[in-house]
Amino acid sequence: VFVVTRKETTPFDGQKPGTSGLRKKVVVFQQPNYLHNFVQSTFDALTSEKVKGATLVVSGDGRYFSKDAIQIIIKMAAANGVRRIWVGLNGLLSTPAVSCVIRERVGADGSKATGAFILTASHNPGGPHEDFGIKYNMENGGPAPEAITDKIYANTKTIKEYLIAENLPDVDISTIGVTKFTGPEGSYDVEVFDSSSDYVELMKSIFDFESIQKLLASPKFTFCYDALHGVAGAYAKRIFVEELGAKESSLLNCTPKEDFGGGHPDPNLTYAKELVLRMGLGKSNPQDEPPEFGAAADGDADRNMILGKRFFVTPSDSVAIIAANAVQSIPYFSSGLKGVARSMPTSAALDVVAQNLSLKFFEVPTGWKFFGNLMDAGLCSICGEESFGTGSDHIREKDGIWAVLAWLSILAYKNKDSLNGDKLVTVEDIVHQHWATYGRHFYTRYDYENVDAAGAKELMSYLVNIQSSLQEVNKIIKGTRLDVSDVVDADEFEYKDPVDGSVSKHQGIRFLFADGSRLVFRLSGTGSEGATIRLYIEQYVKDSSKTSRDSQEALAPLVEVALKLSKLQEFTGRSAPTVIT
Ligand code: VG1
Ligand code: CO
Repeated sequence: VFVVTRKETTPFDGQKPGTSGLRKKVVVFQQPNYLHNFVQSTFDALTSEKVKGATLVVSGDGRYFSKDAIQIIIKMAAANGVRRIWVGLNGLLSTPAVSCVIRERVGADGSKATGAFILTASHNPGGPHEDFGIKYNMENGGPAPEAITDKIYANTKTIKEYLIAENLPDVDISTIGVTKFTGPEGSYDVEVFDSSSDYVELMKSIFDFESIQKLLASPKFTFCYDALHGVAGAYAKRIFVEELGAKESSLLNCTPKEDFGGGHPDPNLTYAKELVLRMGLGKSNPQDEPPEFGAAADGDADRNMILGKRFFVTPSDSVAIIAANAVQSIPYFSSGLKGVARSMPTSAALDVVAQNLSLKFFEVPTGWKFFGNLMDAGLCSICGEESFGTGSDHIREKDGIWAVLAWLSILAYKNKDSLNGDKLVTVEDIVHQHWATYGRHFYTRYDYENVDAAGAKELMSYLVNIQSSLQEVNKIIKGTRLDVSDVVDADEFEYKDPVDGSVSKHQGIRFLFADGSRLVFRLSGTGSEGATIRLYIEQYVKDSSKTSRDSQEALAPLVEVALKLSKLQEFTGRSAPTVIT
């Protein structure tokens, strides 16, 4: 029988959840009471009515400090009156799998989960000197909305005590099974379950696995998947190899590691180096002919990068292409799409598809939490972000493996008659066909990481100021480049949720040009050090004779204008971005 102890504590500064939870260096989380304060503040924000008797999921991408954090949360949940904790084997569950487990899994006694602590800092590196993170997801499987995260933050500022079952023994999370305890309020169960089966079942109900199997079995089609040592590895083997028959050798870095092998588990052309080389996109050519299709995931497997042979698909194009082809290629969507949505900085490629197909369309602030309300209200089927996030209303998180299966489904559909004879329809062909129909949105993002926070703030207030005078803006532009069109509108993006009416302000500064080009500036909400400025640059070209230009080349004039207009170098001292995606 465990006993409940009330421990005194004092607040920590800076426990405000960002775009996707609280992310800090591991050493910050290792301070006595730091994690405890955040967890108790979350329980208090949810109110005891929602916590007592609840079934909660606790797991994550397996990064360093996860195992300690899981034991702490198990003991605190017990003390707060939670009835059951579900843990993925070894504490591993991808972010999309957590969302799936909340929505789909039914316990042996008929129980259903109503929330989850997800332990991840996503694409940030892991290890003793790197990042850890925690966020709470709600009963719909999606990230807590701002009303809750604001409450959590307010609680962290006034917290005086937390509850913990100190004498509860550590639970073995490396073996499947239920450990039963008894506390002052009755039974408390901790169940360790297989991390992938619920998710695999869901994927099988969405996609036509047989047609993907046929594609993968064709000698013409070659495939490669890089989990960057993140939790996606735990799913990739089950789905791509065991279910779909891909060769074991198609998997790269698919053993989850606490420090992601020392790498940066962010699936982009900079950090997914091994895959990029294999796909023939590196500086030197690989020895073997590159695969026809390649993909990568981030640490918690909610992001995806899609590559063809020597070809990169921008995430903004990817979601547009999936939306344009979903009804024919993916059984889950066969009766039509309810609507589509993108985050504000994501390119307008999806907008054009929505217009052409007469679909409802929404533009939301950065971060997946805003899509959930639309989906719950039946307004949106497919959505995406420029930051390598794509997903649908099958869950309430973005989903890296889902995106790969969506692309494989489109490839299988386009090649259904050609696998035995004709030339393969490639990833590149599909993208070119798309541009020919809808036009192309050239797109790039410049990230300035770990910039002095004060300088970044000044830059943003300068931009807020200048966007209010289009005359001033256009004067600077004309003084920089004559080949860039005029800015016809500018604002600080604000979103009113059409479902619950809640308003989110200060979501980035937009400059909209006469020819459809856009510049967007915003501060990142996921970093753990200094500030990160993101600059998003986009240009729309409808003329199909001009859609195959090199992207950085096509965007160079707009980049020049953006840097001049924002005085970026003056404010930050940076002459070049840290990462370009
Ligand atoms: C970034 C991305 C955003 C994404 C968020 C969480 O946020 O820009 O599109 O939703 O990360 O993704 P920010 O505030 O740093 O720009 V993940 O895979 O880190 O959960
Ligand atoms: Co992620």
